[in-house]
Amino acid sequence: MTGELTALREAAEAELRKAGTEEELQTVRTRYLGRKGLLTGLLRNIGNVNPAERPEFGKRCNEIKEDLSARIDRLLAGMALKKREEALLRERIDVTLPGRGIRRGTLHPVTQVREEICRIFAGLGFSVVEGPEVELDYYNFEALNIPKNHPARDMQDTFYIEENIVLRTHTSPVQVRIMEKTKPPVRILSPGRVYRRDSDISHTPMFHQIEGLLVDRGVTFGDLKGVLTMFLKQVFGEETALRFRPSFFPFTEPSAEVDIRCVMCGGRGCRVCGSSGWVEILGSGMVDPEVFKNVGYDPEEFTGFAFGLGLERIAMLKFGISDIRLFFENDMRFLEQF
Ligand code: 2U9
Repeated sequence: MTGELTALREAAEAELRKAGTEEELQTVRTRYLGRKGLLTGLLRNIGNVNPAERPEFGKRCNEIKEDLSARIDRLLAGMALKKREEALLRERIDVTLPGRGIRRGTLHPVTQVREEICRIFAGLGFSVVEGPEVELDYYNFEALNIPKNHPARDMQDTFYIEENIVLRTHTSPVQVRIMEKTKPPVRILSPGRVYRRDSDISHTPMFHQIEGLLVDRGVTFGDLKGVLTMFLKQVFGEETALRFRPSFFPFTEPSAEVDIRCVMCGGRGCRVCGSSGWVEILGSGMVDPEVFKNVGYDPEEFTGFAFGLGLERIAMLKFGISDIRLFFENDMRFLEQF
């Protein structure tokens, strides 16, 4: 019986030496130590052993059992450790590698100009207002003293949705809507998209405008000049020379267009200024009394000034861009430069 035990132990040891995987080790365990295992079977049949040898036999059996079990556990632990080490080596990351750069976007040049202008006027107490891009004929034209037969209403210039509904041709209707609802003093700035049937190197069917309106008691043309001078010097530089030229708009009287000394040639004359040395920057004027009457303001009590400008035009001059269409192509090579 003792010989049988020794043979069994040696057989188990030989199998363990051969076992190369966790699965093979578990098979050996089941074969010898499992419920129907060889060693378990011997112990179960201990009754067949000579009674005098039984205690010694039982002890040996248990020793072998514990020894085999401990050995299998050790081998399994060793394999698990090796597996983990291999995985760690495989997954090793080089923390000294430089990171991948994140491409940062920039604000569109038209947005940059809009934000700069809003910031300057916010400092003077102006607040930003917005309104519909699809507008009633009344707010876009009639209330602004542009009568039915005025050339500005021509089908050639305006996108008509229906007989009395248009795509707004300027942001002035926003200010009319605000004046209808609020009493003076008024200090508002209305940026937004506007639409005109026009398309060439300096015109697109949609472009961006910003208009300003200030109404109060005792507002004069001197206030208009002072505010617009301060504004343009902030945008184009303190040294920028300006000139106010008489002009005409149906909604302002008197009216003036403002030019700045050409930013390209410094006034010597070039393609941008058409060799005049000056470039037109905005239109402005004292709000026409007819407009005040239309919104229920008393023109004897209140006066005000208004101005309007095209944002693309300002961005073109500020950044030296020669074709307005570049703003709408969304070519990254263009946009990345601002
Ligand atoms: C109200 C009353 C008057 C806004 C004004 C201009 C002069 C002007 C143009 C500049 C270039 C339009 O984008 S552009 O083509 N604008 O010349 N705009 S005065 O006058 C107003 C506005 C609102 C109630």
